[in-house]
Amino acid sequence: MNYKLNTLSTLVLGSALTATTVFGAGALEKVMKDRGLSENDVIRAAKTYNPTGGRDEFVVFSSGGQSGQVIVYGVPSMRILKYIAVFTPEPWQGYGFDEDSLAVLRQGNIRGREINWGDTHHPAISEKDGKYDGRWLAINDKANPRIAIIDLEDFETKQITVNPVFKSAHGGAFFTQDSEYIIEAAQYAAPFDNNYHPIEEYKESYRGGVTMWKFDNEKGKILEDKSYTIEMPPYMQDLSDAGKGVSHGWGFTNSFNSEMYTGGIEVGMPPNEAGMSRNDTDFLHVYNWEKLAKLAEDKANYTVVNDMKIISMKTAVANDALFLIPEPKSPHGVDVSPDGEYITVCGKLDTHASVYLWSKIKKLIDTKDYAGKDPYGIPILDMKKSLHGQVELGLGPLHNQYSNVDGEIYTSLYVDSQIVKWNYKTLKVLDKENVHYNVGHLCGMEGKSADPQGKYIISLNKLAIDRFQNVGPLHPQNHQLIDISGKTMDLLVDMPLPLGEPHQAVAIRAEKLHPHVRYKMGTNTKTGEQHIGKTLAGQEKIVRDGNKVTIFATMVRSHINPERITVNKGDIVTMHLTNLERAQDETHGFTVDHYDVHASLEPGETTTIKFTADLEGVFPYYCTEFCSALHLEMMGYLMVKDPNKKYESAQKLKMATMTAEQLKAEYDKTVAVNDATDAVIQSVVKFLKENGYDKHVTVKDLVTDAFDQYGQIPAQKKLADEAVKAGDLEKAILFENMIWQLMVKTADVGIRAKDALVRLVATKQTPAQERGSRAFDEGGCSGCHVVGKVSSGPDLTGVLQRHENGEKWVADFIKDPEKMYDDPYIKGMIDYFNLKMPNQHMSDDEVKDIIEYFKWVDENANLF
Ligand code: CUK
Ligand code: CUA
Repeated sequence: MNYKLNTLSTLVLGSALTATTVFGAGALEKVMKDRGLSENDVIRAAKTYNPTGGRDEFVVFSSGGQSGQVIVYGVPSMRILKYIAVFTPEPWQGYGFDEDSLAVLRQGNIRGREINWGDTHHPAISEKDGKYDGRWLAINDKANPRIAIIDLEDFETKQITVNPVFKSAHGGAFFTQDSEYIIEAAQYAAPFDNNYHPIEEYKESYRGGVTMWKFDNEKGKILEDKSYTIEMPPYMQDLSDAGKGVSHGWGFTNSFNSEMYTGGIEVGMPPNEAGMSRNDTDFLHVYNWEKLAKLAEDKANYTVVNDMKIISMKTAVANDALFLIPEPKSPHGVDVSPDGEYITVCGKLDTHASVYLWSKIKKLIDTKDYAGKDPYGIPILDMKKSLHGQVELGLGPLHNQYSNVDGEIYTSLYVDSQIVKWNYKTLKVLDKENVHYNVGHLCGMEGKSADPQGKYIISLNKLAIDRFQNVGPLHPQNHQLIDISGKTMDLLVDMPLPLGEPHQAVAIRAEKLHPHVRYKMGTNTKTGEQHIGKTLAGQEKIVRDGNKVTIFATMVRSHINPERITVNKGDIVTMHLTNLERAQDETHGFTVDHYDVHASLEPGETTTIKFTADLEGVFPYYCTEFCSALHLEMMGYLMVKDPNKKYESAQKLKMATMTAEQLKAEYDKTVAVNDATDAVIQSVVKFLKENGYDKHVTVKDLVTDAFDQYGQIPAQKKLADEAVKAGDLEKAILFENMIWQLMVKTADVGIRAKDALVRLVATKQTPAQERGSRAFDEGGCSGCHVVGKVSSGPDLTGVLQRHENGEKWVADFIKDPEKMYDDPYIKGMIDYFNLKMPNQHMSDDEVKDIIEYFKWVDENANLF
């Protein structure tokens, strides 16, 4: 048999059912002993372990901090699923290396300057009625005040919006309860305009603020021209949260420099840290964004700076839409309870959490019961009259998350390195759990929505001291998963993360996400529209216009069309690439060596790369994803020649070619292999049809993918036959080889479909049958017997029927085969296989189970 065919048949005919490895009694104890694990360790491991193919209950989107990305992982397994490129170029995804993603990245230019990183802090998921709807993810960049929008249908960044008046922005992104707006607060106060203003005029010309970005939840777009900014005092606005339920329509933002201190170590002033924490209290900003949004519709109410509508403090105050409430000094988190009534602010420099009551605040506002005014004329509400109460939690309380239990709240203690569980209604501390070390944010499951799910809290730690292998002075980050389903918390597992600081993370129930697996053919994935470079099979071309060369190329397993491109040095080369695949996970990557371009093309995607061919020479280009067995062959050449140079021909060195007889022999052989391969494919197709593959969606999808490949064969066959007619056997062989490639790809997916189908249609094994299958494998039977096939021993399908009183016969034979060596039937078998059935010393129970297993084999005999 031909080598190629041989490999393929092994693939196709090999058993579709994989035997499971199973561990014997005492194995668990042995592993625990060898690895020094306690019983609790094993329980924790079991609580977080996902067997192969298993899925997580929750999906987490974590800020990638200074890496400018978003990290996606599963809970409880803590397995990383993706890094979403946002503010930073990311080569694997082609982000920033192809023209379309570059266009998204460059939306983030500030005043014409390209910015290639971000300091991401707070991811947020879009909401409906305060619950996560799983459609969009927003995240802010503190360093360069920007918000990015990520589409959760394909986990790609679609928009980056620059805040044109802020110079930094920490307190974003926070969705309002129906995703009407995204809240973004400035951090470091600065002039709204882009001019120089001396620091001595800080109080007069530096400003804080909160931008309300209008959001279109259908299109997933921030609408800049419908957004507005509320001017605020230069108090260093920190974190925000949107009101919900009873407090819907209002926003809350805390701050930490009501002193308006501006430092000056170099002129002999005490440093910022001393001056900015001098007062006992700072201010919680309370604003009616719903009312302000209405005001922002009338020109009389705003001014425009750098294209941003600004509502002045004066206007906001005149319309009873902006208030201040004292809060303990240098606070950090501000978090609104699921019903919107309790607003918790943590001290950071204070050991208390302060719980404000919305109904009390609202009453003070409605009755204009003010305790005073700040220097900018903003009414101040009395702290005591606004408070529900305060609780002493420990050192350095920062952030809060809610659980599904009424009143239950979890707070991170930065200095104490603990998570504390308490009740914001009864103001009682319930439990504390140590973490390693210095937790910042913590992440509950939908823990900041109107419908928290409980179960887990993730502690997002700033340091990883003592936890992992030393990898040098720069340690990984450490996410620690804590089980909160019991009366007390239990730390389950650590996950090191080698990307930037994980400020905040949001978790959502996995079933709320509905990402797709392929695009409509020719999609520009960044806009969702049809790409101008969309190219279908047969439409590939190279267009020249002066020094501009535009290439319309396609990629499909396993070739790039075109495969040869010659341009003149200095030409501007634009290459549109379309991935023609519809098969799941058949991504092709693309690069041209030396030219610093890269694209990742998911099935159906079109994208563009562009470069100036300023280097003379020969440059291979190739597919960068190992997409098939012929992946290495998925390549071509870019040849850049200097039009002003004369090149000497190497024609006289040309190599010898094959004789006519040799060619004919090779052609015949190739055709014969293809015929035999096709027969194998037909046998798989027959199996699939007989077993009703189209009743199972996953199998049906795979079969569709397989036939996508198979359907390309007639066109290639036509080309091969034309070449034969024209007497060009060389070319005919190449086309026949192309047919073989398509067949291999068909078979590859076809076998996957067959495997999947067998798993679906085989009857479920009873516990006894399962044990029997195990005993069959472990007892060594499978060394000689392959179910469904004659191998070193007979096929055991139907063995129970082959003998009178079959079950007893089989049991006797397994237990004492020597006794039956002289039986004429057995004798014949021994002669045929040249082997004697050995005594495997099976126990009675094992023998019983094996017989049960044989019954299962017979029931499913048609599948083997
Ligand atoms: S911040 Cu980092 S721990 Cu930017 Cu929300 Cu509090
Ligand atoms: Cu396509 Cu490798």
